[in-house]
Amino acid sequence: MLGDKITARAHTNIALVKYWGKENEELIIPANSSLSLTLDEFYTDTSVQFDETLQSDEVTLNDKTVEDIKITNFMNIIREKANIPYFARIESTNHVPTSAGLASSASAYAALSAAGSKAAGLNLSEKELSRLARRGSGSATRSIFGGFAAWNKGDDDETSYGYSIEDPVKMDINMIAIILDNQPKKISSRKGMKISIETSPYYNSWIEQTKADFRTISDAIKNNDFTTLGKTAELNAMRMHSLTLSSDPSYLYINSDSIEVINMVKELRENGIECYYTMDAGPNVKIICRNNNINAITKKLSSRFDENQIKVSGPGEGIKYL
Ligand code: 2P0
Repeated sequence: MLGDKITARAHTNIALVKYWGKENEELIIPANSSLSLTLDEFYTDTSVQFDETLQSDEVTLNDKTVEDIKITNFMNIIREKANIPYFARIESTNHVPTSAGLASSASAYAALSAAGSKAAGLNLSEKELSRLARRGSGSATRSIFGGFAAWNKGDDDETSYGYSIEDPVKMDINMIAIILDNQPKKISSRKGMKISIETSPYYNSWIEQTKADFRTISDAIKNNDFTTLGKTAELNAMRMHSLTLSSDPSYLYINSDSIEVINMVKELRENGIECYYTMDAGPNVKIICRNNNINAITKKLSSRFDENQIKVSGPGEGIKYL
């Protein structure tokens, strides 16, 4: 009922086939379809309560008051859909280092979509929720779903949505995140991807390549083929980062610590520990591995990094109400 406080939890996701560019900035229609794994260790809890006495939306993030026009604009979409004029009290707790390339906006907007729409009296399907989440942040489209999920590119609001590929996940797969910097990034992904789509001469090849990578990883999931999935995800990540280097002006999320981790992964592989790396819009590296190699990998990382910089995650679940 309108006026009830509704709380939802959404987990973050790490793309195996990355999204890096928009065809439509207002509706957040991406230039390519993407595919991800939702993680169990990183999530956002958000509660929303509409209140007719409020003069504006009141937002707290990790107990601190924030003013963010993106959130107000997003709430306006919900108000318009539900046809209500009221503002809301929004409380969000992020169990993800904010803006550290661990896609906090993915879990944040997925949780806000679920809690906000329900608090407004809407009863949206998962597909409709994913389309709503997309309007907040592209990667949030996939965080409505657990396990392996995808975001169908589409051409408009109706056809650009998320869907589940496999949940629960059958593959033995984990991600080890190495937190190298939890400060907000200097170039937001929104700005970075805009520079890339407008100026990288390799952008069209990237789009063609993502179509192939999407097919390869989808088949690898079906065939429970960890090796092909890992190899392709690693290549896809580096192809995305080569767009940052080939942009004008060029920019870079990879730092010297990231390179050190990448070299550690290569060394582990040479020693028979099968693992792969991926990176997003920040210096943190995520290592894709099977259960039986977690100890060997974390041991190697601990020789150089602090224990609290290393977080092991398995596949996580989709959106849920608390
Ligand atoms: C992804 N990233 O597919 C890619 C890979 C980062 C690297 O989606 O502008 O916060 O809000 O749609 O979703 C991060 O960008 O960008 C992202 P907006 P978003 O996960």
